[in-house]
Amino acid sequence: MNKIYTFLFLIFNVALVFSTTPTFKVDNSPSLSLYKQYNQSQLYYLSSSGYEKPIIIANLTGTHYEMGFAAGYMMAQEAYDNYNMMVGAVLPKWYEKDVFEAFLDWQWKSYLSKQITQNYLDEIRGYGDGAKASGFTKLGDTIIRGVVISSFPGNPTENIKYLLEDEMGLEEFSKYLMEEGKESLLEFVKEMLVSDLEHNHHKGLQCSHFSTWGSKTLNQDMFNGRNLDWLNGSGISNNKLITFYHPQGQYSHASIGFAGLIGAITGISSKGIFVAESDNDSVKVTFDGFAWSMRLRYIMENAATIDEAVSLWESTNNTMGMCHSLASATEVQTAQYPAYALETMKGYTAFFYDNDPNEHFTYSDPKTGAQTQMGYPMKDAVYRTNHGYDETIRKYEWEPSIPNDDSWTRYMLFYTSFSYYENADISISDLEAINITSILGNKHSIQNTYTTSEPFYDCTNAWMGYNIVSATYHFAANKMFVAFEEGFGQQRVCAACGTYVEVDLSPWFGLNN
Ligand SMILES: *[C@@H]1O[C@H](CO)[C@@H](O)[C@H](O)[C@H]1NC(C)=O
Ligand SMILES: *[C@@H]1O[C@H](CO)[C@@H](O)[C@H](O)[C@H]1NC(C)=O
Ligand SMILES: *[C@@H]1O[C@H](CO)[C@@H](O)[C@H](O)[C@H]1NC(C)=O
Ligand SMILES: *[C@@H]1O[C@H](CO)[C@@H](O)[C@H](O)[C@H]1NC(C)=O
Ligand SMILES: *[C@@H]1O[C@H](CO)[C@@H](O)[C@H](O)[C@H]1NC(C)=O
Ligand SMILES: CC(=O)N[C@H]1CO[C@H](CO)[C@@H](O)[C@@H]1O
Repeated sequence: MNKIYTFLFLIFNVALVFSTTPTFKVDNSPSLSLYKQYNQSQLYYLSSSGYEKPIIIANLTGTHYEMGFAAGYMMAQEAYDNYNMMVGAVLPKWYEKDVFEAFLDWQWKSYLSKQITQNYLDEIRGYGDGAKASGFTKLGDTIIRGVVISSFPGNPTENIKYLLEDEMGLEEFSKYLMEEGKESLLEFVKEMLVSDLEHNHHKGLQCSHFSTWGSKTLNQDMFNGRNLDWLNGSGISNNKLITFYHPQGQYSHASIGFAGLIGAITGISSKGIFVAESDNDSVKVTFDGFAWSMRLRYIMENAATIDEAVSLWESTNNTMGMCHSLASATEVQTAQYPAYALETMKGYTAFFYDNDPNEHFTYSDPKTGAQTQMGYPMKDAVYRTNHGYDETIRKYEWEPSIPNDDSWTRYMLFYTSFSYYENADISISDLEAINITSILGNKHSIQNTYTTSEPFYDCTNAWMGYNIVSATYHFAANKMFVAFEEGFGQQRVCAACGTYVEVDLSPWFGLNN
């Protein structure tokens, strides 16, 4: 066994020496097999050389209740296991679990459940009923709690602490605990607030997303990409999941993530609407809005065009500060702006199109007065990492971006990658789009070492990269390429250094052209 690993390790290193390309791999021929079915819905296994266990593909059809029911019937165990791994990862101390869950339930009852649309409440109810019908009785509120946890795209415990340090927040939570007869938990809340949370290693806030098309790409097709840096090494990668939802009377859509998370971390619809997210918490932390991962599904299932996607966005409410992408792969020739980067916070969204003059922000060093151009908008591409350019957004960011910080360094990688292809006269196609996606995934997460470009082009320390999902979409060709984190400890490989598995969209969406 060990010999085999050493051998593989050598090959891996040799490949690194001779290549400046990130050592991602592409598996163009994974194999698909039916695993389970319930009514009109199925679970498949997608097996790839890059992954020890197959990726689960859920193909869910029906009303929202029926889709939830089928999911609960077929994979309650996986959802339950993943929930416990998420909680274990953010809260290693046993006594905090009760407080944490009470907190999640409070946020759900008082905030997140209010603006979520009825169909998702039905789907969640269906999930629970389906689990019970299959004989699985332990699921409880784990699906709801998963929605709440994933609404904290950054560090859940830090966010909670931040919220409770606010006098109002603490007062409201205390009131909730009293009402629920859980006042005994209050002393633990206070303990949590004074603890420095040093045990928590999940500080990954290094997401990124892009869309490119037209003059930059082969056949002018649109390509999109997204990295998710969140809860690295938590164990949820044991149950990797791609879900194709086919809600009755609405548009089919795909979501890439993990069992137990019913929202969309990233995805694309059968209409070619691409969605993604990257965290940038502003000081206005609140869940008084539409849980973002459910909102992204809401947009995918209801929007056929970029205009519809934008107006659905505008008619629903933001929660906390984040950047998002909305793009429409079928409107490259017809829409003036087929893709937007969104910078959001509570009550406010700034939309940026490609080559947007509002992205030309110049930073002045308060001490030296030195000027640094921060924004590099380009034609036929939009991209974001974890900071904003809009004046209002910048004003409310926890720590607005400064030259050479992590988020800006990664933003600049988009600019240099697109420039590289432009200067080399290479039209971006599948491999190039995957390359850009992979480069943006941080592969060596030691903080404050971003002055060299090494962590982005070198997978020597692939186990240290935070990203757990890395996905590239080429809707016009009915394809997406999906990579997940794989393995544990020093054997772990972050998503952006792993295998991008080609997923043919046509068996799920039907041919889109
Ligand atoms: C399962 O299929 C039957 C027959 O088509 C249907 O009546 C029932 O509502 C479905 N149940 C669920 C939960 O999908
Ligand atoms: C958005 O929030 C406002 C209050 O801030 C509320 O009146 C409105 O109903 C919310 N919109 C939706 C779609 O829930
Ligand atoms: C990936 O990008 C890097 C840097 O931009 C470049 O050196 C390399 O050739 C690219 N690889 C491919 C396959 O395009
Ligand atoms: C997550 O990544 C960080 C940075 O590489 C590392 O210190 C930490 O141990 C990782 N956590 C797990 C559970 O793998
Ligand atoms: C997935 O579900 C859709 C809608 O019910 C169906 O048309 C399609 O054939 C299914 N795909 C597979 C591979 O089962
Ligand atoms: C919470 C968070 O990640 N906020 C970030 C928003 O973006 C700025 C600029 O990159 C960062 O400094 C903040 O840390």
